[in-house]
Amino acid sequence: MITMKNIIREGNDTLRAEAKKATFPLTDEQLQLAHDMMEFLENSQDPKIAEKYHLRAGVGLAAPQVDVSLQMASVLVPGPEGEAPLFKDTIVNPVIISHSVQGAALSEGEGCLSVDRDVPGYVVRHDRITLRYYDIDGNQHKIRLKNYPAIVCQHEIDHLHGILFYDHIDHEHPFTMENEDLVIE
Ligand code: 4LI
Ligand code: NI
Repeated sequence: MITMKNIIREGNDTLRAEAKKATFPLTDEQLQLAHDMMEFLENSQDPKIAEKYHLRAGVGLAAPQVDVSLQMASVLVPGPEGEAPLFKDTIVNPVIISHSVQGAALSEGEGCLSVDRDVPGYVVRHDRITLRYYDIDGNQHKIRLKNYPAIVCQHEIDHLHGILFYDHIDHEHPFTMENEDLVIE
C-alpha cells in the first residue's frame, strides 16, 4: 500500500521531468501501480484509515509523485455526501484537446502531496476542458470536465510534464485574478 513515505517531495528531480508515455497493454507492475494509486486516494479520504496511516488527503496522485516517470495519474473527486464521485479514473497518456478561454481557480489555492508547505495564491487554470485519455485497459475516453474536476485533472496532468502548481502563481500578486475568471469555492 502507498503511504506518505512513498511520495517524493519537491527537490526530487523526478517531479521536474517529462514523464514517458505509456504503451498498451500496461505491464502487471503498471497495473498494480494504478491500483495502488487509486487505493491511496480512497484511503486518504477515509478519516479512520487516513489517521491510522498518517495519510494527507488528496483527490489526485500522479505516477511521478511515487517516483515513476510514466504518464499515468489517478483522480478521485468525491461527489456530494452519499452520492457517486464527480470523477474517478486512472488516466493514462491524457491530453487536453480543447479548453475554455475562461479561467478558474480554487478560492483557497491549491495543495499538493509532494509540497510540504503552504504556497498561497490563485492557480488560474481552464474552467472547462475536453480531455482525451486512456483507461488502464487501453480504452480511449473523450470527456468534458468543468470546475473542480477540471482543475484537479489539470494539476495532475501538469505533474506528467514536470510542472508544480506554484509555477502558475504570480508571487508578487498571489490573489490577483482577471475579472472574467471564475473563483471556485
Ligand atoms: C479530507 C477528506 C482549503 C485549502 C480548501 C480532505 C477528503 C486548500 C481547498 C479532502 C484547498 C478530502 C484539496 C487540492 C486544495 C489548500 C490535491 C480537501 C482533499 C481538499 C483535497 C489536486 C489541488 C488537489 C480546496 C493551500 C493534495 N486538494 N484542496 N487543493 N480534500 N483538497 N488539490 N485546496 N490551500 N491536493 O490546499 O489532491 S488539485 Cl477529498
Ligand atoms: Ni500535486
